[in-house]
Amino acid sequence: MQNNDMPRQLWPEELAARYREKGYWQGETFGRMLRDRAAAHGSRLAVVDGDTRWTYAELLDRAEAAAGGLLSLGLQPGDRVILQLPNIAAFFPAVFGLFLAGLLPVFALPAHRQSELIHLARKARAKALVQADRHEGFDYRPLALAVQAEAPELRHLVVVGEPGPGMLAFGDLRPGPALPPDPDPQSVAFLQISGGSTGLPKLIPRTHDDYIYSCRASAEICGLGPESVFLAALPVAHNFTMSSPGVFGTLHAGGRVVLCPNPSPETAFALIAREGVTITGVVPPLALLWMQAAPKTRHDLSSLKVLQVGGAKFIPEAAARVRPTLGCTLQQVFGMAEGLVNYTRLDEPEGIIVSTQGRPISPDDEILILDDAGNPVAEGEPGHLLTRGPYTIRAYHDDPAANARSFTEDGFYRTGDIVRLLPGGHLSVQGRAGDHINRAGEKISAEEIEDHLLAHPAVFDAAVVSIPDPFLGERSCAFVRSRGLAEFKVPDEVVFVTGFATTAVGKVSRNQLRADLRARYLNEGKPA
Ligand code: AMP
Ligand code: DBH
Repeated sequence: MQNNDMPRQLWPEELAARYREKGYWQGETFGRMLRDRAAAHGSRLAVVDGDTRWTYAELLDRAEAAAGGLLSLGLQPGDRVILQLPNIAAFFPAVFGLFLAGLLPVFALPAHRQSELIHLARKARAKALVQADRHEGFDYRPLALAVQAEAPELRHLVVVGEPGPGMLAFGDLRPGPALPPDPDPQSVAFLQISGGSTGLPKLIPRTHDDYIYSCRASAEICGLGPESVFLAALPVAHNFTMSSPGVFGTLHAGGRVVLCPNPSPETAFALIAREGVTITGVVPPLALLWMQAAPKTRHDLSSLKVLQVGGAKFIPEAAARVRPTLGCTLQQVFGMAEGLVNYTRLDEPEGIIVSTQGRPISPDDEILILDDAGNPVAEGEPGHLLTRGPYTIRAYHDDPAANARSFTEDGFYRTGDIVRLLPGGHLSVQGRAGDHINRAGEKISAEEIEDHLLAHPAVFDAAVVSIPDPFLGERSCAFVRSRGLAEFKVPDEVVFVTGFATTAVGKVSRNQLRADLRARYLNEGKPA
């Protein structure tokens, strides 16, 4: 490869040999996977997004065109490209285009903004950013420019839809050089991101071999086949929706992916009925909303066979209501972008399904449960979960400090989760060890938010902690020590803006701010 800063993920040779021998790593790549599916079921539907319906053959055509177009920009195999797309059809030609071009996607979530994207761009040394023009009321184009201003290596801004100044339309990319040969299946296919248990998201290099194994085995556990219809209700770029078995597992099985623009019961239920969705995955708060809405819905949900719930702890009382209210099997999923994924199996007794977070995918997923001193806990006692296996990373990308903290010398990943191992091999998640808030499955690093608060001149010190929330699971709460300003001087109102009106010499125009505020009061009779 051209780049000497290429992300790598290496297992000791004896383990790698074992994973190949046992058939976990089959030497498949993402590019080959799509080509093989297009050859085997070219005329079957692969992706549905509203009125857009692409077969496997069409998807491959579009992905090959995107691959050529991306290379024609001068990008070289091995270069990183941040992909920040919502649940729209173009995600698939974009991601498979990157794979076919030998470029490495860095997956950002639609909710990420400047601080996360600048960090990802710099850390991955990304050369391009692919985004939507707008989605759910947010315009991504000013964000792209703001990120580019802070990440000098980010040369190309590619937009699905209407490009802004200095940007290219994804649809206008023109065929370029011939595509490179299929990459080494043990090379890194992309950089996934962690929820960020300390500071900003960490980059997680996943190889073709290891990730395809997790998708393929997950699809088997979930009984996916060409007749399966998976609804991507959560963001497709999230590791859960991507791989457990998610959109890649579904495509690997030759099934159909239906994209849900937002996970509200109204939108999701209508799609389940219209497309005959058989399986989908949500976080616990959404499962609660769906169960609340299901008895009153006019949509026929009878096609839905499996509801996966994961990303955060699903309490047994709620879990027990899934089958009675939605008429389908619950599957609890406890996973992490770093690797290890646990599932309750579809045919396990209801008691196991509602009260545990499942068991690992692979017979070669090694699990340790240790006390604070690093010794194994007594059977069934809670302890720190550590793991190692054929699809769990051995290192983050370019982060020696995090690597020293997160991995033992013999390559076990410290998950940061406190779990109990039950007699049948199932895990029960007790909580997190670190300063980490799990807000409806979105992980928030206390440290990251504290740093933002501390950047404010009026803040002397800050501590962010979780508080229990009946709906979100956990909510974040900031304790802030101010700089000792008299109470009466604290602003009565705070208005968040993206920029200030300025005077002719470029000073902040207080006159204009006052006028804006007056206009708002007059129009609405209340503060904005
Ligand atoms: P991330 O690092 O963003 O990939 O988030 C992975 C973390 O999410 C895990 O280490 C757990 O803390 C949490 N998590 C995922 N699934 C579950 C679940 N089913 N129950 C409890 N916690 C979960
Ligand atoms: O929360 C997660 O990161 C997660 C949950 C379920 C995950 O990465 C996964 C399944 O693969």
